[in-house]
Amino acid sequence: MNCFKQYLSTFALTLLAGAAAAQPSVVDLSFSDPWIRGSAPGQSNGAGYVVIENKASEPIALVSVTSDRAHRMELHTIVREGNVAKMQEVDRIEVPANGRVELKPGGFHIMFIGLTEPFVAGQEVPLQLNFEGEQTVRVDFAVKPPTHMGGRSHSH
Ligand SMILES: [Cu+2]
Repeated sequence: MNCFKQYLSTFALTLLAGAAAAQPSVVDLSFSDPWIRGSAPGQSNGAGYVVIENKASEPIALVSVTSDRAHRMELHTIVREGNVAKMQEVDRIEVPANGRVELKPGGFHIMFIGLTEPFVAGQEVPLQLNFEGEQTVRVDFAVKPPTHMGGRSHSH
């Protein structure tokens, strides 16, 4: 009974919030070139990249990623301290209104910490991308060779 009441009040609040302002929604997002770098021998961590485009007039943030391919998943950026580039965890990666964010080598990335098995080029890896407002999207990431640097480069 209490649970049901709780549910009803949450539902009412959601409706109110929806009426007050346009809720950022994942239906306005598109994902291009999702890829994961293949594992070099002995590598225990990995990184994934994707371009996220937002057609809405509200920004929306990626807040976490769920995968069974690593013991821990984080969102990272790269910060420079003098000549040293260091990875740093971030709480969220914002996709601007009517804009895009590129997760790419040297910048934002999805970090796999403690791989459960190596990434092999040619694999398709489904990841669950979790956005604010408890909205999730499943995106299939293509595993590229360990030497791949991203972008639209094709090998012929
Ligand atoms: Cu990282």
